[in-house]
Amino acid sequence: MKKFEEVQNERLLLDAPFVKEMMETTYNMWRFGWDERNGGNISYLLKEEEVSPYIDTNQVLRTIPLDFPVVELANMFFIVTGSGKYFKNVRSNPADCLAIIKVNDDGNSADLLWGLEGDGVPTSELSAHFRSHITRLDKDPNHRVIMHNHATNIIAMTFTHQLNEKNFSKTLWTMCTECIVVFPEGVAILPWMVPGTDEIGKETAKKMTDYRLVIWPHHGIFGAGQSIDEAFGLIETAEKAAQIYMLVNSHQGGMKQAITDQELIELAQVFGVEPNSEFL
Ligand code: 2HA
Ligand code: ZN
Repeated sequence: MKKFEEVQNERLLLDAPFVKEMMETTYNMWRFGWDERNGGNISYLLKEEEVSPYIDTNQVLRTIPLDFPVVELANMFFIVTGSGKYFKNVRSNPADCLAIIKVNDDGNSADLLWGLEGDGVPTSELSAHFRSHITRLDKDPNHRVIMHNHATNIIAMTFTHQLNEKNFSKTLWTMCTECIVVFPEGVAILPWMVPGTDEIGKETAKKMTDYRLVIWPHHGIFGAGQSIDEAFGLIETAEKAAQIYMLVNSHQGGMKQAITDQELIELAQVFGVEPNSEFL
């Protein structure tokens, strides 16, 4: 039985903007069909001053060892989804499905400050998340979010389209006019790899040096952003383009016209973005 005070504290935490965002976003991703069963994971870098009004940051529930050292993230706070948790259920049971953790001084473990009530552990893709945070923070001090899901049409497209970053990115750019404005650097693609390992984590993070979207063929996509909205919007835009690609290619008549390279260049000029020069 929980004590009165514990229940009050838990209710207070549910008002925290970052918890609300996690609850809403995981539910939306599930509704879009991108996070079947326990598919997908999110990690969101929090500032201490955002967390401290809601929980005692010195009260450690338990310490979770990390199989990969992330000393670069020492003393940083994250809210993360739990391993094996269903995105569908985060909204109704956030204290079981989510965790607020703080990486320790040496980067070899993280303290659990809230959540994972059923003795759970953070996402199985924590290596890809933490290593990608390190890479993105190096490029952009305002970076905060890494998001992974099983976006349906992106996965479909990895079966029918060449797995070549240049061609894949160009195809996505030409499927919706605004794609090149949203992700002018294009998308990165890894070879097929076993998920949940430090190897795929390292490779994902390497790609994050130059890209904010990384595709795992026949599996899903990773997005990075300064906010939940930005990471979500990136994935949403790429997924929309992939959906149009799949629609157009399943149409008997095939494609009759397309956005040209010249039109892509005009778009980039007017919107003030620099498209990846190796791709266009
Ligand atoms: O099961 O999405 O990549 C969670 C995942 C693993
Ligand atoms: Zn996955």
